[in-house]
Amino acid sequence: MTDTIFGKIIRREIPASIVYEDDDVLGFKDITPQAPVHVLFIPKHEVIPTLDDLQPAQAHLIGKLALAAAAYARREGFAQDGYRIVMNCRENAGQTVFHIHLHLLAGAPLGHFGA
Ligand code: DGP
Repeated sequence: MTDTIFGKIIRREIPASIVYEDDDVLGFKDITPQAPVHVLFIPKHEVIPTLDDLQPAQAHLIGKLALAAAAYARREGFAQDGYRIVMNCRENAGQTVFHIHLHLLAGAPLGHFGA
């Protein structure tokens, strides 16, 4: 299994500001936040490098990441204001950590995105 910096965070080998955890998902603050709220949600038990590597039998993991982000938004009280979730895949999207992760961005009106 390929290790990444996120594996070290899961194993608590390096510090991270962990703000959400359930049986399957860990959520922690992004070290270089792009919005007032910027949390990364990752699967704890599987290392899937990119969305392109996701197998049909693993599809439920994406739902778990999305549900974790939505639960966090409700818990923190900004679900009604809205938020964005993003998953980058490989070079042109700027992916830098090859352990699949969902970005949750919130806390201010977010600019439109694109090229
Ligand atoms: P992506 O570009 O989608 O691969 O996003 C990876 C994110 O991970 C990037 O926004 C910065 C964040 N990141 C990288 N290393 C660390 C780290 O050691 N700790 C934390 N909390 N975030 C990290």
